[in-house]
Amino acid sequence: MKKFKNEFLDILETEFSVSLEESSTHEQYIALATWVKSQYAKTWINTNKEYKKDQRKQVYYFSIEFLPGRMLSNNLLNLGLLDKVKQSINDLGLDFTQICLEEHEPGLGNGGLGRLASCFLDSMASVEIAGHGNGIRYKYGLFKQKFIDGYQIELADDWLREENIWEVRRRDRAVIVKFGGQVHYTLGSDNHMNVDYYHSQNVLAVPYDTAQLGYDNATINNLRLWSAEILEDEEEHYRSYESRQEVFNITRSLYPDDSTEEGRILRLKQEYFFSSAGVQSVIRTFKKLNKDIKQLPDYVAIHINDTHPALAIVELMRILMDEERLSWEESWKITQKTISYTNHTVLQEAMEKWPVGMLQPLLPRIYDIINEMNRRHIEEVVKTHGEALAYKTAIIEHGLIHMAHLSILASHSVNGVAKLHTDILMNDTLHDFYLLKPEIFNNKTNGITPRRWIYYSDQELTKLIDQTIGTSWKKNPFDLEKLLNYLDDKHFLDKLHAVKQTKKAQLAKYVKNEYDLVLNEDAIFDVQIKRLHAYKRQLLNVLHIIDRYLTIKADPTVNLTPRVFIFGAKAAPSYYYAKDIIKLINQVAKQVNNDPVVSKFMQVVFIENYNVSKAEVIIPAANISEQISTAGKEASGTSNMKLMANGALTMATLDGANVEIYESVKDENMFLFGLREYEVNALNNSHSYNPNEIVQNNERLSRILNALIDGTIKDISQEGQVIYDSLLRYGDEYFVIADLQAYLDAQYLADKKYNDKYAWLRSSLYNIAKSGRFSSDNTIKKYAEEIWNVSYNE
Ligand code: 26Q
Repeated sequence: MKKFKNEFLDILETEFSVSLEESSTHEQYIALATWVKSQYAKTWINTNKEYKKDQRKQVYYFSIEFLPGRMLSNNLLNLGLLDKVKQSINDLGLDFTQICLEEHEPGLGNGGLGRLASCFLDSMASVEIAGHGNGIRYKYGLFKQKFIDGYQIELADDWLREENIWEVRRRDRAVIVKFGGQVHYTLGSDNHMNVDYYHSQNVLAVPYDTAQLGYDNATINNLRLWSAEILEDEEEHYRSYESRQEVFNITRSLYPDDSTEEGRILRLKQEYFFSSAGVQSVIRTFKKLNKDIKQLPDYVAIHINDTHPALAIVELMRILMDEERLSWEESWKITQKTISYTNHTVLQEAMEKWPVGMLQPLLPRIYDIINEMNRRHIEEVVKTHGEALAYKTAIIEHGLIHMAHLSILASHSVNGVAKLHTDILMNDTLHDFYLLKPEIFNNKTNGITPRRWIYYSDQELTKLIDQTIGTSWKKNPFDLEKLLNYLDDKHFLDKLHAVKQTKKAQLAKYVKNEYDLVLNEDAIFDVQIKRLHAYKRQLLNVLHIIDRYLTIKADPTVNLTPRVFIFGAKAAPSYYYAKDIIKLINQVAKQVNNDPVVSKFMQVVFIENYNVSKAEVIIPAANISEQISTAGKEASGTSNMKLMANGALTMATLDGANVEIYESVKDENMFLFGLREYEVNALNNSHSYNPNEIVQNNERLSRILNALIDGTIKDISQEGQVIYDSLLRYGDEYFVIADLQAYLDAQYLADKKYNDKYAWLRSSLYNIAKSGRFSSDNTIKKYAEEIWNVSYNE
């Protein structure tokens, strides 16, 4: 590594004209990243050459969000250089951890959906699938969250303020995306329709490419993010500041709502912008192969991550017909064979629908194609299945364009993200489409990349596993089951305990630095990290915390197993109810932590600005994983998988992928509670749910609920009342009260179990051993085999 040190010092000198002694941490970061890029540059070029030479089928994963996390250490890890470089950097007297912290995290997503896209890119490169990301290069990522007096405040995330060392701008690969104007149809000399555009606004889409390195192999794929710019040729059209801004606004910022469809025109522009640019770029690459366009599906798979990129379907139809001059029928066949779609939600309010009156003027040609798709669909289905089904599955209904309907009809595969979720799609939410095209529905349970979420974030655990069962689990994650041989090995369990304590100490150190709070590292670390949403029921968690608080207040001599409750969650800026819950958690935290008696038994920490980097520190320190959504509402969840793989025991309702965790670890190794999905449905259908009655007949619950409104918790007079009313006046839509007693009981069992040290460690080990099935490598191989029809390694 002498070579490394010299090269690193050379870069510092040539890039910044500084010696090591004079260099700032930021300069060291840029120099180190520059060196890392030099290590993979040739491999990246080679991968591309080979893809061309072998004419391999390419997968393009279209997603309006990607959440890759910081790249420096992860790239080093995937190159197999992390330990050596860390050592060398520290040998130079520098601080590797500090250098890594210089990198701005790319927060180009809201949560699960964006993070899944990034796990998939890591897995595709790691199992050697030719798979690339296509998305938006937002100038501002998801807002930065700050708490002021316990309230969430949002600040702009100016992540590109310093240069982004990982991206390559490719002006020469830019394409043009057209908005507005009029289209004129005439008959061409080839008897095919000519489409001409008048007065359209032509926006330049410039790609920025970032390498996605495979782990321990020679594959490097591409994440292509598009940025909107003014076309040089048309500069003169943009005289006013406003008209210029209109263009830049397209890729200015990420929409910060992860669950409500916000029918805003700028969002629609974003969706068409990256879909159109992506499809144009895919077709251009394909054409270099000199194949007949009808063979497109043999060389290209386009996957749409939820419906946000659904206009890629229509854009592909447009190009095939208007530019490649194929017939409707041929174009439709090719499109269906090329496109596949993943659904990520059953929440009705998150289903995208665009008013015709908004889409038609913005994208006149695209609208005409959608309209024709709809017309043909209805005509055909009326004949085959009758009018009722035809209209229920129509793309356009009451002046609204249903993006999910469009996506299903144009795809050869529709998948949900966990078994339960897929069942709900087939039997309920998308049942009408299931009747039409049953063969295209399939399940692909989500996964997580073990590189970032185990090898990197828990290097101590990784080492322990390697020393115990060897390294084969890194190629085959199911080999983690070899750990089951150590379930009763106290010597090994002690080592596992030591690892967990190390990770808890690291998190505690962070909390001490940031919040000046000293955590009890012997307490149970009880973690809930996910977006703040009523259906995810952070409220249930707080009500349990209030119950404990009241118990200790009522009897200070009570003997409770100490707990540290840890939250990480952002609320959409306009989601007032979610913000009320944040305020409640913060006030409870303040009161608990400042009470000398109570804080001996419990502490509450709300980590500000939860993001990928924070997750990397929190997850390995967790003892309990809170996965407590109303059954039927959480499509899958992925923090449940990350926490399980790091040895936390899951406290869960039978929802999303919790069902599959339960299949693997059973009652002995997790805490299951609450209504099942069918029970929630039955209560909804019979209108018989009465939360008031439940509370009135249960003193313990009454005491908790009253604490929200009787001044027990300080400074929540408004929020407390709103929350109380949501539960006891407005019907408790998410069945918090219905599940509360069962939740308290499950929490009691968790306490008891934790007091039996080896019983707990045994279950912790059991969870780690059974987590292999949730590696996103497994997930992505199933996509490759069953949806994309592409090859992979092993
Ligand atoms: C749509 C229209 C307008 C503005 C925003 C949106 C929008 C943006 C993001 C809607 C939804 C999202 C993100 C959804 C999401 O993250 N869903 C989660 O996906 C995970 C991966 O499959 C699952 O594990 C989670 O259960 C699911 O909630």
